[in-house]
Amino acid sequence: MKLTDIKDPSFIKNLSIKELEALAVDIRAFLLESIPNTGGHLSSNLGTVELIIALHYVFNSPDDAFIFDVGHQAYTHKILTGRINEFDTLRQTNGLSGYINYHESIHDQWESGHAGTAISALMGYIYAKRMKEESGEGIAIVGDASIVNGMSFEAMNMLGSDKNHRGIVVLNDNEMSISKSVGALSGALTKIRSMRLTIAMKKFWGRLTPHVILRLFGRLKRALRALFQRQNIFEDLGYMYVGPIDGHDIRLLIKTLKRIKPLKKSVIFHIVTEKGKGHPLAEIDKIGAYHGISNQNGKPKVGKSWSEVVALSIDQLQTLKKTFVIMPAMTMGTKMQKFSVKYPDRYIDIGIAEEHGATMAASLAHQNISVYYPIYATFSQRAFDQILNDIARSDHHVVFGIDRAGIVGEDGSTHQGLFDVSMFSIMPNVVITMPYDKDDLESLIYHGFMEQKHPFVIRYPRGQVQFNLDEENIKLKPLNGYWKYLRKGLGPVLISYGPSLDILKAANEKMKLDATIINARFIRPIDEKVLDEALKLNTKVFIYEEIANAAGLYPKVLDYMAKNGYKNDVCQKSLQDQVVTFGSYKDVLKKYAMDLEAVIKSLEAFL
Ligand SMILES: Cc1ncc(C[n+]2csc(CCOP(=O)(O)OP(=O)(O)O)c2C)c(N)n1
Repeated sequence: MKLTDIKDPSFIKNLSIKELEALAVDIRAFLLESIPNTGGHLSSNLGTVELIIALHYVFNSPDDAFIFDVGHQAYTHKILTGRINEFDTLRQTNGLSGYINYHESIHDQWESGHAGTAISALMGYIYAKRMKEESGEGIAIVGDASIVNGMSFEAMNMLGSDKNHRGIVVLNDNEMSISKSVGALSGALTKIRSMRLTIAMKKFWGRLTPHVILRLFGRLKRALRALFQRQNIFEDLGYMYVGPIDGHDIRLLIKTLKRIKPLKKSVIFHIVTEKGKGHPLAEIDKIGAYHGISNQNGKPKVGKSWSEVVALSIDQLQTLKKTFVIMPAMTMGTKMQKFSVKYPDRYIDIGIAEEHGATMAASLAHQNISVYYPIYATFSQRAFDQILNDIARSDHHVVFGIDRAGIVGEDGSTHQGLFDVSMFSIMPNVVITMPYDKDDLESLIYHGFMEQKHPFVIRYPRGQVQFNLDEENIKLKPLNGYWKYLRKGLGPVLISYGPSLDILKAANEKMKLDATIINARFIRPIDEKVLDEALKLNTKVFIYEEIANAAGLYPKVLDYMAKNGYKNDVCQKSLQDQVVTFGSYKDVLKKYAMDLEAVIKSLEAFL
């Protein structure tokens, strides 16, 4: 059967092991060819081909549910459930999602995008099945970096003690997060791998030893294990631990899953895989360069990304102030590799543990250490309580670099950076800023670390900066005022922050508005002096915000106006309360009526 003819996974049950192995070869070849053309998660998907084939062989989706943690490693599942013909649209507007997606298939039974949710979802699934008196197994597929997340442990704690429900957790251990896995549990997994007979040894003995001796040897091994080997952490938590086995050996995967299937107890099935398998560079990648790749045929990016220039500025800052950096598993994405190598004593990758990172940052700040917490806008939400209670309430001077703020493009709804402004806005003491240009960047970084005493947020978008910046020409400098006029005119007042200001500039030019354009680089507190001046300049005020609309700049301006008797007409353009899906940044702006054309229409209606 050709891959392109696959409609659903039922065909797989009739294949022999040889045919399944051939299927794995074909799928891997397809992924190797297809992902570079569209961009997407390369390494994780190359590592799960055999596992997903074996799962579909032994279990019956959708009656049995595969619950992928994050959902970035499920391309083979998409292929086996009849979606290969859409792979040329992967992550593009109206195309195939890069993650598990409820709208795409009945086989997609858990959608998250954020790490650490699969075991909780597994528990929900098996409890629901029991209540509805339905059959069906739940199988969570969790990576070795995601299983150490706090949520995973909270769920494992309960599932392990639950005698009435059983769930299967496949621990896909490739020793990698996006970059190397970190922490004590990663060390414990290494220990488990080496304490048991290693996979290579097993294969070696398998080749050398006749079957009978191998069985005797197996008994001897079990006897020795009972004598000398302590249980591992999973057994201590009440699970049946199975493994580790080679996660690329389809025969062994199937044999083991068949044994696991009828068990009554919850199982941790530990498989060892190679991230990036089949791609020579991805296989040896230890920094995460091949975790997710961009479209290799696309236009090469010109200049530097916001993440790069912020990282360079933090590096520059070290001549003025020694800063401690807490990194929640995103060294590669936030471009902090150089800092991590240059200042290893002041840099800690804490893994996928955003909540822990926030509280640790609060404690460092309490000891008067200058602390920087770079975190993607979408993942900052994970640490809502810790940021609110430990940082904001107690007014600790932690500086947040909120990366991927605004529309993120191809990753889609689970990754949009549209809620951070509202989240931080409802917290006491937090100052929220966004640079528009080089001048803003230099003064906001300086101000945030050198002049501020409050929790301080510098948010910046995904994508490239519109200005030239190298290490040498960053000149960090004190702040000169809060808001800035980009131009003053006799027309309406247009306000925004960050690179979105370019849309307002373009609208002003196209419509010949002679507008006053304000760079509200402090979203909170607002600049009352400049706002006063502006409200007196013209009665019409238009505010553009690339965020969900709950608690952005708009309500702050309205509040100020109400308290000070202003009656100006004010109009806001934001993403409102919509769930914003995936596609190129440009397409998404257009789709949600946030692009230049839509702004012009709104302005025409408003003015
Ligand atoms: C809460 C949260 N923080 C960070 C991320 C970004 N992220 C996506 S995949 C990934 C690494 C996952 O590693 P692992 O679970 O071992 O799976 P692998 O990709 O190695 O198969 C990270 C950090 C995320 N999705 N969710």
